[in-house]
Amino acid sequence: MKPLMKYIPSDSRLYGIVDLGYVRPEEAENTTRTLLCGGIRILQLRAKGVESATVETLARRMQPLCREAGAVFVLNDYPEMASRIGADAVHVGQDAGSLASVRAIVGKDMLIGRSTHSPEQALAAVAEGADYIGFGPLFPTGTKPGRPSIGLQDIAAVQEKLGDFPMFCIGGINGTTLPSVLQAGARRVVIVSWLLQQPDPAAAARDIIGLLAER
Ligand code: 3NM
Repeated sequence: MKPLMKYIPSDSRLYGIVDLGYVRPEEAENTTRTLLCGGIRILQLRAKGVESATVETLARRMQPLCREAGAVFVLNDYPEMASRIGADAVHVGQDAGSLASVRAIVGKDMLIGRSTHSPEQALAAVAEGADYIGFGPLFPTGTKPGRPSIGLQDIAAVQEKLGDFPMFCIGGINGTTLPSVLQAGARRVVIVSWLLQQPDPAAAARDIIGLLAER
């Protein structure tokens, strides 16, 4: 049995999400395999508005696939469940309360990721003990409809302050917008809908990982 992932590997620059807004529950395992095959080494299950029993069933199937591939498995939103199933990481939003309260639930070994939507929130999450942050949405996105986009102008300054700390830019990133995101100083990205909707998501992931490695 391979060990729990206790850190975000420095070469994990593309973060994938099996988002049940785009993937049918019965396809979740296949999509997991596809994204892992494309080289993704940090992968989240995101299941907004789905019954928690279904989320747990899927998470229990995805976790060992990620473990076997040496990838970090992240469960979105459910710290108790993440703890119960032995996820590598839990991801929470700004509405989840303090990270200390999340840490109290998941224990000292689990990685915690936090969504942040401004430079202030990004720095606060790091100060509070997040193991990585999301930073966005950079562009308007149908995956989080109605959420105002924050643009590209703050990426470089925040990344500069954070040094090597894992900051994943997110929101509306695709093959067309990625060059501008990299130009703005991003080192790591999350891509959800674009990747899931590619005819060959594994090949698309490999291409993006290649572009990110050149930075
Ligand atoms: N969180 P896509 S933006 C899940 O800014 C999520 O916190 C965001 O999906 C944030 O790649 C976002 O399809 C959606 O735009 C990302």
